This record gives sequence, C-alpha cells and structure tokens, in this order.
Amino acid sequence: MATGKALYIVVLVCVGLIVPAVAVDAPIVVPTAVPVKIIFDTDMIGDYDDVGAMAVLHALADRGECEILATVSSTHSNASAGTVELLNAWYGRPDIPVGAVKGAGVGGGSEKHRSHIKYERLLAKYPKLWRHRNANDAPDATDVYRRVLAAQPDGSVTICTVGFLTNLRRLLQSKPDCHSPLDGRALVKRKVKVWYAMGWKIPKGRECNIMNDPASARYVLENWPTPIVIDDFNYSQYIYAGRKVAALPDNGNPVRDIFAWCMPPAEKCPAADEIIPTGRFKDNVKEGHNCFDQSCVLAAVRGPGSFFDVERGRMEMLGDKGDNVWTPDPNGPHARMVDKWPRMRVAALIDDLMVKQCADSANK
Ligand SMILES: [Ca+2]
Repeated sequence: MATGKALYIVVLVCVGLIVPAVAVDAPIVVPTAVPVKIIFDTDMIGDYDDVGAMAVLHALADRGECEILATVSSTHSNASAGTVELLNAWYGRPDIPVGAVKGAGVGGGSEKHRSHIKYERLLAKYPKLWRHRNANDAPDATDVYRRVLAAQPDGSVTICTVGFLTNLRRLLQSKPDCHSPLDGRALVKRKVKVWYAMGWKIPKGRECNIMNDPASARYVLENWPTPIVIDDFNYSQYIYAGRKVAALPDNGNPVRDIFAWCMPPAEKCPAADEIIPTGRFKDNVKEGHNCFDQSCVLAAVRGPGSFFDVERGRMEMLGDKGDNVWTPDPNGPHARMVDKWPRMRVAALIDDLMVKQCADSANK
C-alpha cells in the first residue's frame, strides 16, 4: 500500500464502538457517524452468499445503520446485475444505482451457465423487480463508482467488496471525467474512508475472489490509498447460517427462495462441530451455508470492536495465479478480521438479519 501511516487515523467512538483491541495508531477507521455510507460490490455468480449479504445490507439499512449508495456487480455475464436490482427493489430501494463490469470481466459463461440458473429463475419469478437482464445492458460500474463517489463528502464512503476486484482496478485506473477532475486513485483517496474486502487466505493460500482475476487483485492491493480490512476465507468459512431464512414459507421472498433452492437438507449435512475442529472446508452443514459475504458486509457497517477485532499485518500476493501470504506485523499496512464473538454467535446474528421481512410489499 502506497499511503503513509499518517493517513491511518483512528477515530474512536461516535456510535458507541470502543475498540479495546486496536491501538490508537491502528490503520482502521471505526464508523464515526451513522448511517455508514456504503458501496457494495458483488460477484453474484457461483455462490449465493452474495444474496445473503444483500439481505444483511438492506436489513442494516432498515435499522438506520447504513445508507446504500450503490450496488455494483463484478461479474461479466447474465443475471448478476438483474439479481442485484431485484433485491434492491424487493427491499423497497429500487432507485439505488446499479452497475456492472464492462469488457473482459470474470464471467459466468453463457446464459445457461449452471452458476446463473438460480438467478435466471429468480428473474423469471419476479419480473417486475429488475430492469437490466444482464451485465451488458447494465450501466458501467466504473461510471457508477465515479458518479457516486464524486457526490459524497470527503472521507465518508465505505466500500465493501465480496467478489472479484475488477471494478476496483478499473476505478483506480479511471481518468478524469464529467463527474470529477480527479483520476481514479485521487478520487478514492479523497472520498473513501475504508475498504472492506472478502478475499485472500490467511496465513496463505489461493482464494476464489482473488484467483479469478489475480492481476486486478494485485493491482488494487498494491495501489489502494485508504485503510483495508480483510475478511479472509479462513475467518468466515466457519460462520454458517441460512436455515432460518430457507425455512420461511414460500410467499414471495427472493432471499428465502435462493437459500431454499440451493442449500441441501440439513439431515444430509454434517454438524458444524464435526467440521470446524478438522479444519476442512465444507460449504453446507446442518446449521447452514458459509457466510463469507454476510460477515464482510456486517463488518463494514458495524466496524472493529463490534463482533470482531483486527490484527494488523501485511498481505502480499505471490506469482501471477492469485496466491497470497499474510505476515502479522503490529505496524503493517493492512488489517484482517479476527474473532471477538464466537462464530456461531455471529451466525445467529446473520440468521436474524437475513429473515428480516420487507416492509414494502407493493413492488412484489
Ligand atoms: Ca461473492
């Protein structure tokens, strides 16, 4: 990261979030005002925890904890942008700007690609809740980022990515335009407070969001000018939730639909306490499905000291395939999420947020 330590000013508590585990010079910015202004960047492709993350995001917005400035997709195909629009509309916020990656982004293949069938099914079930069938039709995510960031107060925006980093690379490399005379990196440095990223593996490994576009991941990691908080694979893989929302009646709830369609029955899955001690990866257990993305968006809104603490260090990428290594360092430029609450308690909170019912049923 190219910025100096002086940028890392911790502002302790304005919303009751004291951060006992974080030194005063830590590179983490705690939310200083509510609602937290947030841009959500999702891949919405293979895994459906992105749908759960949007449910958590909207539930937190309903509670007044965040203001959703924009929702963009980093997936270059098919139903991704439409699904994002659909969820925004179902939660009563149809006017949130939506954008999608343009050009050679990470794709899901043809419209029949298996990872998008569940989203195509969702678009068919709720035809009035979306406008852009596929990413090619949707507005350019880079333009959405620049327009939305330029209109916000300096240092006010939290970015949360739960997918590939293609959009952020293109934002950083963007040129001055009608929205701002600043180039992308200067605009981010001016407007963004902190970036929360679901990605990488700690202590080392190769993670999906990184390995699918490793060049973008490396570029963004090495050029991002604000603090970074990492929700790594090995933190959030053992937060399991989703049974509660999947068990809701089939009465027109797209979050319920996705979890009910995609999660295998509990009786066919091992219990979490059979899996967690082994250190193995398992995407579904009796308690639910991994909450990689839900944990990241919850962290981005509530900040360090809420349900998680942070460890400082340095994230580095190795080679060109997406491998990474984390080195703990009290003076390191990055931060990663570590346990404060037991992960099953975090899962219970996510379960409760995902069953939040939409107050506005007029659009259904
Ligand atoms: Ca994702």
